[in-house]
Amino acid sequence: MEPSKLNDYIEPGCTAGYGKYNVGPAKSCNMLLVGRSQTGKSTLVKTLLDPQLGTTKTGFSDTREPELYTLLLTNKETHEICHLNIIDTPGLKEVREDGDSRTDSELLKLATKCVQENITTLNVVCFVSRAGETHLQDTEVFEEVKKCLGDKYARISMMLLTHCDDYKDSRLDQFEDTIKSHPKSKKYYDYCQLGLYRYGAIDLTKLEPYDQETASMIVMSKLKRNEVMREKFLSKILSCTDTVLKVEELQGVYDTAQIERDRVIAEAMQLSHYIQDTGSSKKVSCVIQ
Ligand SMILES: Nc1nc2c(ncn2[C@@H]2O[C@H](COP(=O)(O)OP(=O)(O)OP(=O)(O)O)[C@@H](O)[C@H]2O)c(=O)[nH]1
Ligand SMILES: [Mg+2]
Repeated sequence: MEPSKLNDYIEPGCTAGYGKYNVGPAKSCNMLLVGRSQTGKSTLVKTLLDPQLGTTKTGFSDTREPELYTLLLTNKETHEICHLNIIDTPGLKEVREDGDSRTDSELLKLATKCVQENITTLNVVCFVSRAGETHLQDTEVFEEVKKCLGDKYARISMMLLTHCDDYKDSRLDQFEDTIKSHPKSKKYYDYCQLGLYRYGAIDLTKLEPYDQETASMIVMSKLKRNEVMREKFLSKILSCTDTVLKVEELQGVYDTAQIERDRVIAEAMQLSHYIQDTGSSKKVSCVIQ
């Protein structure tokens, strides 16, 4: 039966039946944040929630494990609502000494988090880079993630330049032109088919040299500029709710790791039987190492 309004039976303005809850349709968007350490991934999540939140520099890599944040994004004009799930990841190239193994283990942690949190689809992969510092390490991170996800994710990928509050628009245009044309970054720019977006947050430590009045003027002017960038970015996110890709690749990474884990356990069990049978512990020490 078609649902129909009970208008003929209810007085205008009557709210009976609703109680204290309103239920309406909502879109959803799963976004994965990736990028070198200290590019501003976690700050992005914090300042999306509260743009008036100031940040402070620690200089150290902060995020240790992938984190899932569930935010509610509402367009105040259209009343459109979107559940925005953001997976914040640790900087993939935080330590380089052990070659690629760290990246592999970070990707595994990421895959595990997605599988455990039931994030089985993605709408946006956001490659985060600091404005004016899109250099070698960024491109290495982009390459690892691109290799893991494959070409089909190009259509849901975007590049996000953070720290844009520190530069004039003309300088940011210059940075963008370099990213577009430089042989090292061009292929990642081209891969990010959703385009390049800008973002800014306010670093409190940079206000310290100024008196209260000057600092206040700087803050107000930055907040206005940041608002424009935030709006463009969020409007793009809202337009990405219809394109969804299954995260089979991350499930694949996770499954391979599980198989490998089972294999190691099975091998260790066999060896423990071997020790019981022969009384030798020589071979086991190799495995434990
Ligand atoms: N001015 C300014 N500073 C920012 C911005 N985003 C981040 N920062 C500063 O940069 C530092 C690093 O930011 P985080 O958000 O912790 O970076 P991250 O990418 O999460 O780092 P990891 O967790 O180590 O991967 C912070 O101390 C912030 O103060 C920005 O848009 N503008
Ligand atoms: Mg972080």
